[in-house]
Amino acid sequence: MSDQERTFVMVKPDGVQRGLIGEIVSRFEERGLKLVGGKFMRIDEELAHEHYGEHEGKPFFEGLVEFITSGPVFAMVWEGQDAVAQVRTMMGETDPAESAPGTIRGDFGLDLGRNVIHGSDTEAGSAEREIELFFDDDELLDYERVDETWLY
Ligand code: 3AN
Repeated sequence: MSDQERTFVMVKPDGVQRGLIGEIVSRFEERGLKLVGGKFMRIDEELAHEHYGEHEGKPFFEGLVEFITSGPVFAMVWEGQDAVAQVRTMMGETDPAESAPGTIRGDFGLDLGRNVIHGSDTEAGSAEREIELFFDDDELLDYERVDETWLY
């Protein structure tokens, strides 16, 4: 299993408020991805600015920071073959209105700002950067899952 990779995923404050943590975790588990880290937490201003740094200066930036710091989020790291791209596909498009049914945003979102979930983009280094921003090394677990033998 040499081509395993890790990606950062987060249920945003709207997803937490709407009780979607379990549903979202289930989708990744059922797909065969492996949970290697998870944290129920609140994002402060500083972390929000670091996480969304690429959007600083854009008209929606302040609203985005306000939203992401408005309530608890559930941050996770998932591992699996092609995990970064597979999670993006399962999430749907940035705009839920353009997301296909069957995707997380296509099934649970309608509004561009409140789009339920974040997942690292496929740009090189994005997932590593975000994982490092949210998790210490000792919060990520290495373990064998029995069904991996069957999956890969
Ligand atoms: P994604 O979350 O699909 O990776 P990004 O990284 O382009 O999308 O945007 C980060 C977040 O910023 C989005 N999840 C969304 O909540 C918000 N956002 C992006 N573009 C807009 C926009 N044009 N208007 C309002 N919010 C936006």
